[in-house]
Amino acid sequence: MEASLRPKDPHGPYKVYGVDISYFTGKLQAYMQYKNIPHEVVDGYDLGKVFFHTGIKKMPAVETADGQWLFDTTPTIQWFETIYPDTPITPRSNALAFVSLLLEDYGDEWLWRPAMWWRWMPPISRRALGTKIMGGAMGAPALWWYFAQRQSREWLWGDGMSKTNSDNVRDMYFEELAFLEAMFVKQPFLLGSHPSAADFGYFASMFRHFGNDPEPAEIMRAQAPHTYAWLARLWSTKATDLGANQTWVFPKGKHWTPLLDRIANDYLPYLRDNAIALRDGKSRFDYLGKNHTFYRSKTTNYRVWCLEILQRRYQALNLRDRKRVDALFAPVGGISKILTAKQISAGMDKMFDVPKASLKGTHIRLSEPRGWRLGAQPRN
Ligand SMILES: N[C@@H](CCC(=O)N[C@@H](CS)C(=O)NCC(=O)O)C(=O)O
Repeated sequence: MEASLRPKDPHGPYKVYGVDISYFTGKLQAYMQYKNIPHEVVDGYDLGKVFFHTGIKKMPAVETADGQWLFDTTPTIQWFETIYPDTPITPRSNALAFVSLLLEDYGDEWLWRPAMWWRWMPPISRRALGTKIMGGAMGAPALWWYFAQRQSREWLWGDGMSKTNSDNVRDMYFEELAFLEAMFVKQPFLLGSHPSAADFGYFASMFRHFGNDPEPAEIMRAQAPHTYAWLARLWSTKATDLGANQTWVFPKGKHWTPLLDRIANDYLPYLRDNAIALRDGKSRFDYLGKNHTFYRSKTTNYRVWCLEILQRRYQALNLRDRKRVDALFAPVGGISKILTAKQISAGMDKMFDVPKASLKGTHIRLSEPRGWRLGAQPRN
């Protein structure tokens, strides 16, 4: 159906609760802008309000005009795709749709650690972002320092990074720039003429961390100008500008090999080991991958769920599509073993089945709390 003939969206306009330096808020905003979805961004660390309505302390969260809530960018975007199906961000071929989902997930989760490194390790970024997040914190100069310490302890030193591999975590950024730059010299978006979920997954770290924070932003401008241009392109393009005629391109060429290798031999094995750790009741595990090693990584339920979804989607492919995906990863050793291994359940399907009615009224607390307290652990 033509967009102009479609009935008005009964759930819109939307309110997006997020922050202007947040990894995942930037990802969702770029998507909503691209699809021209009517929304207003409510900027601020109001994790208290989000928690009150959803039971989850994560941003971004979306409130619909009919009082429902969505959270977690991956299922949120997937739901929006059902309401705004024109110019989809999922490639037509199921094999490529799987690759797009895999790249989105890799962008969301694997690039988190280097994004944290570049925000919280270099002294200038650390000070700039610490001060910004603490609301300027004038008159309390130690607050930015306290915040920066806490973030680097939580997401880096306390999650698999040590003096031995700190430089490797730093260099993960350069690995991605090399890949993206080779890509964007050739085509406007990762999988062809239009943005796919893969672009939005990569956008999270690239826009709000690497392309924003002082040191990594300068590096991107100097070393990867096409990647810098892609950030602006994705941020400014609307699906209607590009038109409905989408040309998708299946990954091909040597410049893909290092990325495919990291996915097959680092990211997916990391997800597998994380799931095994959860199954075995371990709160930490040593991850020894081909290109990266993280001793004493934290076991994360959420990433067990990520692997479960990838396994389901891979196993739902028909033989022909599965063969295409397998052929893509064959030169780097394949991914089918991990994706067909016995699933370990994170038990999170229900939790992420969005949208949901507000939890308002189910709490004992009577008023909405505002803001976040120092005791909370913002993931930024
Ligand atoms: N996978 C989630 C991650 C969301 C997330 O971690 N958001 C961060 C900000 S970028 C946050 O709000 N963290 C708060 C917390 O973890 O307490 C998504 O895609 O939305």
